[in-house]
Amino acid sequence: MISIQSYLAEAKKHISDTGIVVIGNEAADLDSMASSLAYGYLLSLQDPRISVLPIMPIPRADFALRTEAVYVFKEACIDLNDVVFFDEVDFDKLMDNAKLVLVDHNKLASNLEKYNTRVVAVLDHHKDEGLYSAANPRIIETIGSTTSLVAGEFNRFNDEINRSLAVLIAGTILLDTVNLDDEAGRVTEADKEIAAQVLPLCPLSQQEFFDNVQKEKFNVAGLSTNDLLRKDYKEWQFATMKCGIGSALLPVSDWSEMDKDLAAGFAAFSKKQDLDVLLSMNAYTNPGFHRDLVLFCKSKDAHDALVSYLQEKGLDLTPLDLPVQKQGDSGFVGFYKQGNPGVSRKKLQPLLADFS
Ligand SMILES: [Mn+2]
Repeated sequence: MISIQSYLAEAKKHISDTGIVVIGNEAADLDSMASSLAYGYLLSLQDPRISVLPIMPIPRADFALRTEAVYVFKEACIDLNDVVFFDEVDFDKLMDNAKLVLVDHNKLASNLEKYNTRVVAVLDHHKDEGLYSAANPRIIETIGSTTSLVAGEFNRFNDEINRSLAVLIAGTILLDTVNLDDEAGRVTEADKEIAAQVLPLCPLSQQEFFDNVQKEKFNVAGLSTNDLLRKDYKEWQFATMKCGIGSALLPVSDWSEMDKDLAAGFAAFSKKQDLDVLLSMNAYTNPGFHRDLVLFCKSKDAHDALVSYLQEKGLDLTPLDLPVQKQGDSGFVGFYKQGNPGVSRKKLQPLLADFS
């Protein structure tokens, strides 16, 4: 059987013949990237006549920001030269002939929506948006990690999960389920079954592997405010506002020490993306799980209106007392402790859609 490494090298070599593109969500987290590599590999094993190309939906330069992915890819012996990034292909030209497979999302990002009719398969664990009803397979299940669904497909077709693939899948499941911890509320029995299958193939113990991935995920040394915002970023055009939400993994108080002018950093990012609203959801353990929230709007009135709405929706926001400027030329930024840590970005997005 061809290895995942040789598969990726071949897929890149035959890029102009690509018949299927596999793509993860725009935040390009480890789950999205690992799932697209693994599922692309499976599709090519199933029909070697079709050239299947996984594309990472970020510029190559942004990969280095996803430190946990850098680490897991290295452990899995994935050669980054064989991985294709969005800024390295003429996507529109590829789409002249290629079909699309979505992993780790079930609605194309707004810049790719014109290819809605090309989607032929979906594997995901987000809220089902009810699209692509003819996709086959169309597997959208509440599960800890999309890589568990991909591994399930390897099992369903009796395709072997070899060592590199096992490392890719195990590292992602451990990260997505917080080391298979029931208390974190993410892991399912299906994730646990796949983990039990792939972990024995990994060179590290479960605890050691999890500790390493987790440490890399929270490694923000040397990152600028712009980097922290774009590291894990999603954007939506709602009815009356364009909204971007970053996910940064440090307390806002630490961030304000790294950058004395956070307001300017948020204003610049918001301007660059042409946003009405920019949020950062900061999740961290200390040692319990906590969330902070940063909210930048074009005016103080807009900011105050959105804060009142979020309070009605139960986020339980308390202003943080930070020695940072809040009002700039182009907007107003507020810094909050989010008393209700259960509201994640997945849950906040539909609330914002209703607000706009
Ligand atoms: Mn995911």
